Amino acid sequence: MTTFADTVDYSTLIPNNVGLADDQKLRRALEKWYPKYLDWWMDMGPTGFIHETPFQEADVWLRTAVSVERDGWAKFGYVKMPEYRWGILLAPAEEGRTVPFGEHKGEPAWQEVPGAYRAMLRRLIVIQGDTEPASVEQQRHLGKTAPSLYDMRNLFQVNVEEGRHLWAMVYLLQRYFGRDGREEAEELLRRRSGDPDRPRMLGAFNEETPDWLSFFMFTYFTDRDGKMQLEALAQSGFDPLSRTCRFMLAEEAHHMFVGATGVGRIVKATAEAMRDHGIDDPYDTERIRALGVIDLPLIQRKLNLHFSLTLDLFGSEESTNAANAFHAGLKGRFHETAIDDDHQLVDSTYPVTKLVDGEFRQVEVPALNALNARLRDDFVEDCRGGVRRWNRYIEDAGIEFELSLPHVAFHRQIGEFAGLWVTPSGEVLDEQAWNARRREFLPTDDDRVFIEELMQQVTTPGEFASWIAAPQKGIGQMPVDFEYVRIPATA
Ligand code: BYC
Repeated sequence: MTTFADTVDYSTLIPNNVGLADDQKLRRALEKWYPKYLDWWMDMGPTGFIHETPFQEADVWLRTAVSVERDGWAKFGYVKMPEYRWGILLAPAEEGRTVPFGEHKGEPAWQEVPGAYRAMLRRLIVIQGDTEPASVEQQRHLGKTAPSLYDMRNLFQVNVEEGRHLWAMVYLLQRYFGRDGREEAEELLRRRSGDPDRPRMLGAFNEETPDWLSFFMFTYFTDRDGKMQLEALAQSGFDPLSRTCRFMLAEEAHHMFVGATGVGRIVKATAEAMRDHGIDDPYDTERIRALGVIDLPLIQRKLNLHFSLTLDLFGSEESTNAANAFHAGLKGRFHETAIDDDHQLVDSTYPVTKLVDGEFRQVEVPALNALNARLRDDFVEDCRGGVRRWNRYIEDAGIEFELSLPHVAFHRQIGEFAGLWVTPSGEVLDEQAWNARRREFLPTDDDRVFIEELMQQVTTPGEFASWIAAPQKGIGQMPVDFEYVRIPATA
């Protein structure tokens, strides 16, 4: 009998609150997977040096989960990344929990996999699991150009936690799916982001994260897709998945904080440098770049890119896969239990944006088929707050420029708008006209060269690269000029 606790058991090789000590079969399976995970981490995790020490040997001021209670679950301390205590952590069980939606609404939540839904559930878990190591792979080179020790530490924190999120999904696969679950767990370590022969499963996770502006946009937008998808899976009638996702969401919040404040600090550095040097025109690119900051139109182009790539992660606006997963009680809506309806979507409709006779219009479709559109709409709303805060820095510096989210049909590869040529403001063009203006919409080769030259590693505590402002405060009770990543005394 598996027992769950609020406090994490650190006496075993794999920290956990799922009673691993009493489940020999599962423990063996996970202990067998562990060295392969470590090989993957050393092979595909953060690469580069701080002074002459490889990142993997440096002491990093990381937080580790010690409890799954809402507050006070994290402990901070210096850890070498390969020694991070990746573990299996589930949020506390809710007594008497029932399936909150779909055909089985009101039945006791499942503690084992319902046979009829095994394949569907496994697919959802594998897709979720695949994104976690993918993001570590995408970000592995960024330490080499970290703008400060504070940022380097945040990057590594995000990386180890994405590693832990992989553990979370691997636990579900190995504990609940037997042999094919174990095979899927191995496959998760074999696919590689961007590899033409064995790519990661979803589009955006095969794109590069070549620089820190992309990293912050990724953690703002793409990690927020993670939040929305995890929120939807946290509603699941399959209780272990729900509890796993609920705890992952606690970690995810920090990743989005890194993105929101990271972009904000870049915008602030630019706006203040322009103000201090009397530059009003945001398109005076050469003069602005000469100040060692990133011009606002380039920030907008990166925003356009990462926002549109992330929208594709919601799948087709109308989807029978999503309808089936909802009907089965496996994947719900954002804040499902707070929604006031039948939670079965028997007769309801939902307005989906479509291109009709050359114009974007809202078309009512059966709500059950529009779940991806709805989650995407919730995501777009969730994105607005950060953009508003970024714009405040620009306003405060007296510059006339506004960052904005592009139209949902802009630059899409999946769903309703794939194959259309839509501008960020929502104008529908033909392919040629769109391509002629591409430089306005998306980062260019020149942008890439400029950013590559701009980004150099900064390793003096409390110092920040010219293109990013210092944060308001440090992390884990420490000041901004704390040595967040340090070379071990023996090195
Ligand atoms: N790329 O009915 P459709 C995160 C496939 S991020 C490639 O349109 P569905 C994180 C789809 O698989 C959150 N293929 O869509 C963030 C299907 O293929 P099959 C990750 C795509 O199934 C930052 C076909 O097209 N979690 O955690 O309703 C750092 C038709 O599918 C794409 C999840 O996504 C794409 N973009 O929805 C670290 C949750 N989109 O089966 C981590 C689990 C669709 O016909 N996944 N396809 O061969 C799901 O809920 C759904 O699978 C999706 C797609 C939302 C992804």
